[in-house]
Amino acid sequence: MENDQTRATITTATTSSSSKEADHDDCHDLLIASLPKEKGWSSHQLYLYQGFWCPSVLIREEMAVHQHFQARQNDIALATNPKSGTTWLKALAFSILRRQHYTPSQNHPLLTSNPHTLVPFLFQGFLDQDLTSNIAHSPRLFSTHLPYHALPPSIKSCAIGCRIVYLCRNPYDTFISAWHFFTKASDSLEPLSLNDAFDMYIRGVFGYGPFWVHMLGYWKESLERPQKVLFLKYEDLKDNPILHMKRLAEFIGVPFSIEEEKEGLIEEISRLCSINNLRELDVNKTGKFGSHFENKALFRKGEVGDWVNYLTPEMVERLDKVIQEKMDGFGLTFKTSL
Ligand code: PAP
Repeated sequence: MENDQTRATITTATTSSSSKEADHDDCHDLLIASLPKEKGWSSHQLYLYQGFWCPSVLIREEMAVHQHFQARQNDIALATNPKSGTTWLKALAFSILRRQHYTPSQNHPLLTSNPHTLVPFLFQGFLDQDLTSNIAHSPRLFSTHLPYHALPPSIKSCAIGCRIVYLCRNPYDTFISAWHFFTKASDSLEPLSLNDAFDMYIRGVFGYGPFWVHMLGYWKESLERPQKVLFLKYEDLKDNPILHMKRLAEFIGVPFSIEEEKEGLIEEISRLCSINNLRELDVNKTGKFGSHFENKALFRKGEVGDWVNYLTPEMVERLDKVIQEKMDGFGLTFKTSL
């Protein structure tokens, strides 16, 4: 019900009358025209909005969310840099949180729906009617690529208990994953050379980036407010999924019981959400998400250290240097191989 109200508020704010809508469009166009811009990784240009790079179509939606979204006490937000394991985190969090309703072995929604459908992005969930029903359950579960500083105020609020789970992936593999995705995943986008993409990435020109601002924003918050932000690492999840699934379950308020552990439920959920399982499902082999991305593009290799097959020693040196310059002294470290 509140979702409907939220949607209604947003809809009213953007479409109450045609003249208002035209004014709104003009303001939006003026805003966009005033922002620094760069050639994007896809056919969309990227604009520097509130300290992060974003295509103009998403700026409008993120603005609406920023202004109108009201977090609830028990909301759970999954936050990631693009290509850091968002799909995996969505599958795990959904399966862990809703395990009273769905057991991994019987008609589990993940067998017929892509994780992005089950756990929508914040702007989709509140603006798209079809997706709204997926977050109608309580606690609500949604995701965002927004950097910490740009989150809606009510999510960040100290008074509100909305919890945030951040999944961080080493910048080397994230870059290679993104390059594959944007060059190969879509039939309608122009291919971007590895060198050009790399130059953009190390300058911070990457959706919702710079990556160092994104990671450090959530990292600092997780140190200051560990009860508010759980900081997970993709490489740790690959290395020891059971341990980190237990941390995730505890943090979102549904710890595994001793009986569940003994019955092997954690292993079952881990298998259900594994890339090898999800990749082979019909829905992920054939379906599409968004206007032009195929679900199968979300399940490439899912490995730690694939970057060694692509980055030259010179590229590694340049990325090392950027990481040192931008991130040194904060205590955030990366595993680049297992
Ligand atoms: P998104 O930002 O478009 O949602 P996201 O899911 O964050 O993408 O990242 C995709 C990466 O996660 C891919 O990495 P790769 O290109 O290095 O292979 C994808 O393979 C990986 N991935 C997807 N599902 C899983 C999973 N279940 N386990 C581990 N890795 C996964």
